[in-house]
Amino acid sequence: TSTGSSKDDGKKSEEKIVVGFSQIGAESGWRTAETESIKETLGNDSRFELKFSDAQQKQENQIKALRSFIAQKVDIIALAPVVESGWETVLQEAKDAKIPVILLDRGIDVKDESLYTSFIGSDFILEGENAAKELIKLMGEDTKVNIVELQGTVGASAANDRMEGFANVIKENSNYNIIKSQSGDFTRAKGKEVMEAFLKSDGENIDAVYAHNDDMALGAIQAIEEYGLKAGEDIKVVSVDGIKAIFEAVAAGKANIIVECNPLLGPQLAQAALDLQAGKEIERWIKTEETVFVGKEAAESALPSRKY
Ligand code: GYE
Repeated sequence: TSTGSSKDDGKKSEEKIVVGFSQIGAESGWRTAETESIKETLGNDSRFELKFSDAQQKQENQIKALRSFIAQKVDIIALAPVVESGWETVLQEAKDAKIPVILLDRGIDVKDESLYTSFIGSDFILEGENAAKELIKLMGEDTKVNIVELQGTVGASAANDRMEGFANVIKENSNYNIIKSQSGDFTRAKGKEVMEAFLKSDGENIDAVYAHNDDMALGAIQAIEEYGLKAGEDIKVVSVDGIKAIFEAVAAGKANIIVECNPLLGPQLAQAALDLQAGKEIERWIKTEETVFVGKEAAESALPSRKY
């Protein structure tokens, strides 16, 4: 429990669960939605005090934030890790201070699994597999298909696993080939830039683009249009996340497949924090329900109810 909090809305600050959240940054619409969900859920609930830190895509900033949370003796640390590796030292410090760490939305790679309590997020390998399966369904098993891939941030679990899952399915069909694969950093600007380079070298040979997130897909759509081809027709577009803008693109026929990944993790984080504080065991992997949307009609009918 915390002491000396300045915010006091009726409940004594001592009783609040203090959660320090180290966020990656604001590279995508997905991440902005996640930040809002957490601020809304924990920020509007008098049982919590939220300390929010934005790392601007840098792991070193996240490590600093974690050390500051430890020094402030927060009750729980929530970490959205930008990359998978390099967390042992700081997580050991949190463990020594007896502060549980909940990983949010991306995973990490550590030998000692006791360095974190739980992971709240999606199965990225499954997302990659689903993206490939739906693309093959859409274009047909017997068609020759050249794919270019826009990867997320280098070293991020969401990028590594979406790449792995997709490749697993694609390599089973000799008609399907990934001819280029490069990071577009999960951003629209970089996605566009990398797609422009792909088009310049392979132009008319590209049949489909697989983007690890919507922002890069939206950038790629722009690049395809500026190149003079029709996105969604000449080049099929497959993307992961499910922000409103990609639903609009699919509804307009400019993209084809959306593999949903839910960013609204605030409620799960709040529940996990309450359970931990009450001394309950929490699940090692807390997953959310997610689905796949293919084609205009599916996008159109889903659009009105999309929350992010
Ligand atoms: O898909 C992407 C974001 O870690 C699951 O990060 C998250 C990914 C998400 O920037 O848009």
